[in-house]
Amino acid sequence: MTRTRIAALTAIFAIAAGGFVSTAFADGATIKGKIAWDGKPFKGKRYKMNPECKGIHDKAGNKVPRSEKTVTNKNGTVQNVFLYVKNAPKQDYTTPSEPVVLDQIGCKYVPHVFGVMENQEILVKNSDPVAHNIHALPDPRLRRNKEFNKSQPRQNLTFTEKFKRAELAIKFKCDVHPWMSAWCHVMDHPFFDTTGDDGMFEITGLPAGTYTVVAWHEKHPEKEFEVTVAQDETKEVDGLTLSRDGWK
Ligand SMILES: [Cu+2]
Repeated sequence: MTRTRIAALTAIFAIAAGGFVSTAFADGATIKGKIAWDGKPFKGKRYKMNPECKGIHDKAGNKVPRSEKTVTNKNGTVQNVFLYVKNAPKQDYTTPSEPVVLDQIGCKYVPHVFGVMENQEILVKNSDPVAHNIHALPDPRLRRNKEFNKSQPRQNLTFTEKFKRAELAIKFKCDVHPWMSAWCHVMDHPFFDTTGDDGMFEITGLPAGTYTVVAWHEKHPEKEFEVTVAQDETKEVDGLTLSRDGWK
């Protein structure tokens, strides 16, 4: 997905302007691949939406959407897997000036899983003609980020929020609609991506090195794998496969 690339490039140009980075980093290496699904296409249960939210789908001629916990794609891959580099080089990466958009459409959060950098704005929108609230739940034991709970009682309202410190898997929920959830991963570097409807990921702009990459899916324990990339090399990772029982 392009967002990571933009974030990575932003970091690189900012650092290059400072003049203390080698040119090797300017293009950088890429780690990419896909998350394959082993099994029949997965069909989650349809949400039990209240009449107001069901009405949005009735009006649009849609069926009520299915659970987003496991979403498989037509090409035999899996959505909503978040991949990030665990041992990114320690430095101050520039926070992208563009916000990440979290919308509410048809009584669902869109996207369901997303990454954002520390202090990057999250622009929350309500595209629905119903009231939602957006309740973000960082882990209080970590004391890294603050919980927030804001309501959007009308269509087309927006607000921005940000998280100050890296933290994985901050859950978002709507206290009005119990089926609504999203997961936000806050990173202190730009080396991450989330699989979409093609199941692909691409982490760009890396210096040469050996990296531990983590694949996160909300229903399964994280999977780690190691990838070594040379300067500006693009390496495709094979064999990342999920099934109902977890990682293969
Ligand atoms: Cu809601």
